[in-house]
Amino acid sequence: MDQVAQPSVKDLQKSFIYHLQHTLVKDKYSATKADMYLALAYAVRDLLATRWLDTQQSYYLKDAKRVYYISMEFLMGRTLGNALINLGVMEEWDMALKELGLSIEELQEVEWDAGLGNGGLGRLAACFLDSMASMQLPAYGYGIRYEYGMFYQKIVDGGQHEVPDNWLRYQNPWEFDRQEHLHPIRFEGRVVEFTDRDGSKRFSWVDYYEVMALAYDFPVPGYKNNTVNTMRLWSAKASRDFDLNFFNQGNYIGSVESKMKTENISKVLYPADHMLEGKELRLRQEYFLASATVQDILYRFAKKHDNLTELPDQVAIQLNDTHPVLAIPELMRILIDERKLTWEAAWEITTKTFAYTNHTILQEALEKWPVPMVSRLLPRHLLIIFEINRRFLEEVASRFPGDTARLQRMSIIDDSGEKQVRMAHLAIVASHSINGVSALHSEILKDDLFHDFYEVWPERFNNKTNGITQRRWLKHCNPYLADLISEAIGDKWTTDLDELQNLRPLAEDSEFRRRWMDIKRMNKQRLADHIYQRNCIQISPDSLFDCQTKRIHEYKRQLLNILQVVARYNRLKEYPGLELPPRTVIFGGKAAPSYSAAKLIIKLINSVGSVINNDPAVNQQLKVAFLANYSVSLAEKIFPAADLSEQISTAGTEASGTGNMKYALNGALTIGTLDGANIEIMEEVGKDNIFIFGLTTPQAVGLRSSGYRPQDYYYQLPELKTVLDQISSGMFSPGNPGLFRPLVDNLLNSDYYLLLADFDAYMDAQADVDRLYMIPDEWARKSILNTAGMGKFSSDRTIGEYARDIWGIKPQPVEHKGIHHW
Ligand code: 26V
Repeated sequence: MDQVAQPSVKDLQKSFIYHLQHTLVKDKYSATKADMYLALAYAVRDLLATRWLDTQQSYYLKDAKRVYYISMEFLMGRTLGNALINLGVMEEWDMALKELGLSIEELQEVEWDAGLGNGGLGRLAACFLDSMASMQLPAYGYGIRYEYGMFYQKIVDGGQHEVPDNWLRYQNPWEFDRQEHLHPIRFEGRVVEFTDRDGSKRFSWVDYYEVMALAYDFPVPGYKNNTVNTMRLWSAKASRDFDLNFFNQGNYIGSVESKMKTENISKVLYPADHMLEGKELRLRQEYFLASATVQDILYRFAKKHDNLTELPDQVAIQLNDTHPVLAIPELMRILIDERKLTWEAAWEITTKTFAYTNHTILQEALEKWPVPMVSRLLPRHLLIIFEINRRFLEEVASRFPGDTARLQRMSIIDDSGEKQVRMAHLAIVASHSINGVSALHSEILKDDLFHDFYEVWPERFNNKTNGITQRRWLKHCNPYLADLISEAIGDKWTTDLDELQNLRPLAEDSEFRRRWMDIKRMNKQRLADHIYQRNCIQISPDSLFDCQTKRIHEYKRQLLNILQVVARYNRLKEYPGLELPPRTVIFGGKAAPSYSAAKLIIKLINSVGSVINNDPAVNQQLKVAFLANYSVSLAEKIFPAADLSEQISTAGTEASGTGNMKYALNGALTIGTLDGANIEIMEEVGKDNIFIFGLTTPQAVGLRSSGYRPQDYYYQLPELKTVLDQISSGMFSPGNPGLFRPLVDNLLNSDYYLLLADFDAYMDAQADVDRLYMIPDEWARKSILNTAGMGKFSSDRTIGEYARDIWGIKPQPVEHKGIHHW
């Protein structure tokens, strides 16, 4: 690869001081730490700039097929550290700053996370961008530039408080507004039908109003390869017409008010990922993203092509769940109404272009929009959806004559109650590829959730097991372990994670095990310090760090974890001499603000924690810490310090999970159910190196359908009964004894997620964990074998499969020409 000479340490210092003085107009006396961070960011940005130009220029000149990853969420976290890693200049910058008396770690801590996502789906999108750039694929991420990202979580009296995440409050050196890339987005109005000159029936959308979508570009550097791709996020701006109209009416305040209202579209990320709340603003956001992106794609295509039937040869569009699915009727609308293609031609182009990824099978999270709302907001799109559905149902009817129940099940329009548009059905009908995100999940899609569709189009269904980027989730977040690994097996793992299997023989090497665990202990000490600062809880780095960090959801069963913690507490109280290794149980995660059960679970965790942590009889052997505001940057501190990774969702509910991969990559052992990607992790690391427990998916389904009776477990398991009685009688909420009763009542009377059925097996698996932790050498061996088995879970592997099987795109290496001449 053609590499332009890397700048020297002196060059870097010069650039840093230049930006401090000229971009920020500060000197070493007046500069704050934030100024220092910004000066560094601007200097690093300069290194990206020419590569970025070279990359975009080369894509344009080669006219290669591009992929567009459309997502309502990109959970990017911090940019600086990742850019330093991918540019391969971390060490040089470290030295350069040290000489100036500055710490590169401290400066990185200044950066505020870009938290434009809820959780797994948004972080997956971010890992994919890193992999696409690192694999030199001509790729773009398209999303919304929310002014407020995922809320900042504070814990007050043990409960969650949400604080707005004003992430753009300070200068953002990583974004570039592109005033020239402005697209009008239409809303409301009505449709008129007319006959055109050659006698065909046509439709025209009239009386709409317009909002402008303004592009902001963010660089996405590949790993040491000169590629810098673009993530383009849209921001809503009132159109100039809009201003004028109101001005002419002489209503100045009214005009400014309405302008603000239209600009609300990109104001805030919806923080609920468990349930569709059916808010009109959310639908507006989805169309805003879909329309702006489709217009942009067609604009770029038109620079080199005028025959729209070539679109699928030049463009692949991946829909990250159904959230951007309105891109489908939007492309159809433009092709038919504006470009005057026939329905058939437009449909062929559309279905060859789109592919859809499903990320959840939870009924409440499947998007459905009321027909009246779609009709008012997007009248033309509704007609197009109806026509897609009419033709589709005709096809189904001819394949399955007389099967009217099937037509009802498969229809894009659900008319069992208030009519609703089923977004997943629209996505399936209009895509050539439909994929799940783990082997199990993809089977569930075919066998269950989308079985009817699988019968019609089996060839469209495929699996793409998720992955994570090892650059952020090992090299960046765990530098000492990364260095130890590179010293032992070389550094090819940074771009070929399968290389990690070469660590396997080293698991038998006692000196290597010692170094491995020394690093783990150091990382644990660092996290312990962090926890002491934030939570005032003292924890020992020699205790077993048992971590469950993820969104708070009933199906993820944080509550099962806390039941186990209370049972452990009871055992320690009852048998003071009990030989158990000390444990620190760490939780992190946000609850959707509207999800009251999840919020109560947070409160319970903290309440149990304060009883246990303040009980001198046990608190040398057990501690509980809830870390506030789980985010990408906090996760980067937790994964390297974890001994045990809790992946305990009810079998058949977690589509894949990706935290499970990050923990194992950093040497944590997993305690988990046979759910999502846990199954594939078990296959890779071996059954002996993971703690699997509980019901399988068929067993869980069978138990529910044969009349599950949670109270049977309550009466049969005395330890479980004690724990539930303690929680429901107020032992952890003396001031408000009934506080947690709803959680227990729900378990005893419904327990949809089968916590009580899995409790005993979970306790047994935890006992296995304790036994193993008391044999440090064996634990270390298995820890190494876990990391060694993670090759499959690189997002590079995942993206390679998408590129080959779905997108049909190839790497396009970029030659870096250095400083640009005119
Ligand atoms: C769902 C919804 C529902 C409607 C309203 C807004 C909204 C926003 C986000 C979501 C996301 C739910 C899907 C999701 O995050 N799935 C997770 O995807 C991960 C990446 O594939 C996967 O590892 C997790 O298992 C899965 O829960």
